Amino acid sequence: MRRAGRIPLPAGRRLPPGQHLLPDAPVMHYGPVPRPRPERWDFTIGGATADGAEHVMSLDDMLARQRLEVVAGLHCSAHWSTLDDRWGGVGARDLVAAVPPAPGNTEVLVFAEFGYSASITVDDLRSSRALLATHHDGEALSQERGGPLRLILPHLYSWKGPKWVRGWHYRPLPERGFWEQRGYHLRGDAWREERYSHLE
Ligand SMILES: Nc1nc2c(c(=O)[nH]1)N[C@H]1C(S)=C(S)[C@@H](COP(=O)(O)O)O[C@H]1N2
Ligand SMILES: [Mo]
Repeated sequence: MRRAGRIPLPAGRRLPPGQHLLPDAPVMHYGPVPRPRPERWDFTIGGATADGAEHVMSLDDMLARQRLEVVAGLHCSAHWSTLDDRWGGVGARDLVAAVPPAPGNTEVLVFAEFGYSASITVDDLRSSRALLATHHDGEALSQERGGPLRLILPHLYSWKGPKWVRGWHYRPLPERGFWEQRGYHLRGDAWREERYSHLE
């Protein structure tokens, strides 16, 4: 039986195990959509940075950085995926290169508006396809899709990619974020079906 909205997978394409394809991602998040306040927005890279300092960027600083485009779907832990969303933004690995962690700090807690957070790793951010997205399919990210900035980590379940992202902290040990504290997996690799914490 095909449930509402599902579409068949195009020939030669694959999805992570246990996922079905939707033509477009439904808007999905916990809690309200923040009101846009670009003049007060900033992005903080802190925790155990190599130089010990917290680095704060404005939206203009972020938008002035070198651009990257990545084609990737979302993989929601609630079993739907999309294919070939076109994201534009700033490569996460460029920011890691600009503000690296101190040696031994391989873990990252990425945080967003209203206290949302997710547990990821420096390696996830160093992926060539990890993106701080400002654009989706050629248009500026709408507020409900996470504007002005959203983290896209194509190999992980999409709860690991906060909309309205505001920064990250480097850590020596994993720190559980919003969903990781509520029964979801610390690593969350969609291709390994790391959905729930009992599989850790
Ligand atoms: N800040 C924030 N980001 C979030 C979430 C959230 O609740 N808050 N939900 C995540 C989940 S579970 C999914 S599936 C995607 C959904 O993105 P979409 O609304 O563009 O489909 O956003 C992710 N990013
Ligand atoms: Mo999700």
